[in-house]
Amino acid sequence: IKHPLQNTWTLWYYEPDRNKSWEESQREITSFDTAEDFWSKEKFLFMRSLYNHIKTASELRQGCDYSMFKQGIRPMWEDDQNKCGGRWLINLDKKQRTTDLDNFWLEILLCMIGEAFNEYSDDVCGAVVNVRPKGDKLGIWTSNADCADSVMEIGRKLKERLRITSKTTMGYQVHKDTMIKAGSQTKNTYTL
Ligand code: M7G
Repeated sequence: IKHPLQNTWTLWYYEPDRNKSWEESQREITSFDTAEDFWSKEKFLFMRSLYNHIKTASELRQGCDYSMFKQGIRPMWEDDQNKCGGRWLINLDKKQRTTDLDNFWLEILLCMIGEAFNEYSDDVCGAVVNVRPKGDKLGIWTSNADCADSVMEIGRKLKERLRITSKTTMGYQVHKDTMIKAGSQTKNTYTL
């Protein structure tokens, strides 16, 4: 028998396409609800697989994203579960694409499917990896930016699991602020 997960998770892929809107360029790849299915799909995404058209995060073309969200939550600010939420953002420097990106992404996925955030796991919506020339980004999205206890506990757990040193700061940004930022940097509502 397979080991059921608490939630069903969906993987999404974003590739920029000038003929489509941002939303239309988000594609669902696959969903899974057992540990075994996660690991079999994980092979495609994180190890060098038989199928060379599917890549690890660090091998994606710059400008592309992977997202993994609970089933029924779209990886966008507009979704009902995201619209009052925000994200813990980890900005990587360019060198970390080869050293840290795939490891951090996998660890974030494992935290999510393992419901590692204890009583706050329900507030986690999903996570996104953005592969960008300026430096890659990892974000873990939560549903309620006003719930400081939940946001801080999720952030602390994440920092611990990724073994991010206390020198590095992590910021939590409210989606409503990100949406309207227009070029400038979004302010951090919480930091760790
Ligand atoms: P990004 O890909 O999060 O970061 O946002 P980047 O600036 O490092 O590439 C790039 C652009 O994608 C935004 O300015 C929006 O136009 C669009 N975009 C990103 N997100 C996460 C959303 C979203 O949730 N909803 C919508 N409608 N557009 C988004």
